[in-house]
Amino acid sequence: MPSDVLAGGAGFDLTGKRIWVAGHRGMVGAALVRRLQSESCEVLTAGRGDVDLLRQDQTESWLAKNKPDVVIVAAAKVGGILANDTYPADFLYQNLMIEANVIEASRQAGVGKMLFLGSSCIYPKLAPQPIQEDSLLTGPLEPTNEWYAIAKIAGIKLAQSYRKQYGCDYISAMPTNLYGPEDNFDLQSSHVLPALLRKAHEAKLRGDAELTIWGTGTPRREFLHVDDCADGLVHLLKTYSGFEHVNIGSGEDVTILELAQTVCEVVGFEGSIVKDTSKPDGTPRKLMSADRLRAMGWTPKIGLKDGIAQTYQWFLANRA
Ligand code: GFB
Repeated sequence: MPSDVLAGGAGFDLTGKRIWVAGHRGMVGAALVRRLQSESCEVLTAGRGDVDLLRQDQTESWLAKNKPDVVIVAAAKVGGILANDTYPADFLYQNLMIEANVIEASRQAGVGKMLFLGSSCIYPKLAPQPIQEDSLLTGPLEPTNEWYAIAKIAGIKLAQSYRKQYGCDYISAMPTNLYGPEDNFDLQSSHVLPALLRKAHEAKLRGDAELTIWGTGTPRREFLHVDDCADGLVHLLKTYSGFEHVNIGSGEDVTILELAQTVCEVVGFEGSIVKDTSKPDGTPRKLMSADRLRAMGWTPKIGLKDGIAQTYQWFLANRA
């Protein structure tokens, strides 16, 4: 067990704590709010009308007034490979502003514990697999998402610097590619899994013979259901207080073609899968080592096919 894991019963107790989930309308924030219902804590949320996290003055005022005990930074500008590649300024600027504003205002408001959420794209494009936490900053980033990655690396460094300079108990987690309820199903800006679910569903309804996937289908990706992610994050909050960030993943990956085949099975689309190689592949493989979090006693529960089936049901009920 890593030395900075809080020992057994002496972990961080959430009972009675006021926990602000910044970004509660996003997929991860919403999952965190659901997960925290089973803890004896008070969950605080704030919509964009209450506080615009891009504005320093608003963020500072909101935190000074509401004074949470714990802050989880799940607010971020996120998107799939095409959105990242098309809007580099938005991804860099907005993420830098959100994390800088929330972390500094948390310090000013005396927030005792902060959990910052990053992403597996922080690692070098050709990092050895499965990717260990100490691969950070050992090589060049994947160009399609380096803007988002730089912002998220800055967030990790902010948390570390506040721990070093001010002694704040600020920690960071790096979730892998996530999916689940409340995901973005817009075909231009979404990640691959919701995009394929929607494409397969619509192709089935139209009776199409083919479904088109972007790129070569050979890149490998790891997927984690967002409810597993939220559970892992709460586990981390309760048990971890350390300088290094911690990966949150399933420990298994598939090719994009295999993913598309599983999605088609779940949806019941029986046509063929064709490739649009004018679209980017992105990083060839992104499988994170799950060893550190497993050593802290946490493992995911939702298998990929079951998770896709559950997400498809959510899509049918809420978006289709
Ligand atoms: O999920 P995704 O957009 O992002 O794409 P990344 C993963 C892979 O799926 C790429 C392929 O190889 C895509 O070319 N793909 C196939 C598709 N069909 C589709 C489709 O219809 N839509 C999409 N979106 N992809 C993102 C980063 O990288 O991952 C972010 O850009 C972030 O910064 C996020 O880290 C988790 O996995 O390549």
